Amino acid sequence: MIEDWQQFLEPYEQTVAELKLKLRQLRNQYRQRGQHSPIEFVTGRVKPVASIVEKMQRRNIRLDRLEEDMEDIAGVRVMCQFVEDIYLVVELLKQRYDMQVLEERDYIANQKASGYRSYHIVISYPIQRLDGQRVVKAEIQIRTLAMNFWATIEHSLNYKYQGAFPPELAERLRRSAEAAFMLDKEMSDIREEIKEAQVLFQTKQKPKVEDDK
Ligand code: 0O2
Ligand code: 0O2
Repeated sequence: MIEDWQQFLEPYEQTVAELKLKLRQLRNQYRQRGQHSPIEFVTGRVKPVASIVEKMQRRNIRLDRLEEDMEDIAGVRVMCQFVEDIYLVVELLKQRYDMQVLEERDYIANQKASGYRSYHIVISYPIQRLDGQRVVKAEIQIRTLAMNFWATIEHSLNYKYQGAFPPELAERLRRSAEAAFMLDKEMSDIREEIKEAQVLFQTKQKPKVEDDK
């Protein structure tokens, strides 16, 4: 097993920090132009060691294949207001020169059996280290606020039930995933009006210089 996890995970810490900064700056650029930002907010984390070890066992990932086969050690999440924004963010990421999209998983068009929806992208991302450039894999999950609400709740329940939900609860979760998606559809239908109102609201507020967040 890895003896010094801190040393192993440090490049992933750097990756998550850089990606969060870059994605938040995209949001700031939209706002400074007085335009609707497809990015509402960005979070990120390095996978905890216990979760890495658990996933290695569950997926039979060998230690010498860890960096190649575990794609979500560095994970960033982008939250959007509208479903349409998700696909715009995907296009924005594909056009960038500082990362390469390796894989895409559209769990919106193909929702999971649990009811889970999100758009997942796996990228390869070069970071500059003391001893030169190194390319790291990272996973970016892009979802609406409603999808995030559902996934956050389901994730904590999953932790409690260790994935073995009582059938009635599983059914209720699937129904609530559909309700969340209905909300997304309703919001999509009136999005032009919402975006217009938000831009008006934003420009009415005192202009301030945003930091990196
Ligand atoms: P602010 O001022 O709240 O916008 P860090 O990298 O230290 O900034 P970290 O450790 O990545 O933050 O935290 P995490 O948990 O990944 O992300 C939390 C960020 O997401 C915080 O923003 C929260 O405010 C923001 N967040 C969480 N839920 C919502 C939400 O529903 N709407 C919006 N707009 N933001 C949300 P910041 O960047 O720390 O600063
Ligand atoms: P975390 O950090 O706790 O979120 P696998 O990990 O093997 O199940 P795979 O094929 O590696 O899946 O990747 P996939 O399915 O594209 O993405 C896995 C991640 O998507 C999970 O990470 C979750 O973040 C999220 N996810 C997938 N399905 C569900 C679901 O039904 N409910 C919720 N709440 N989230 C889901 P981890 O490993 O759980 O890590």
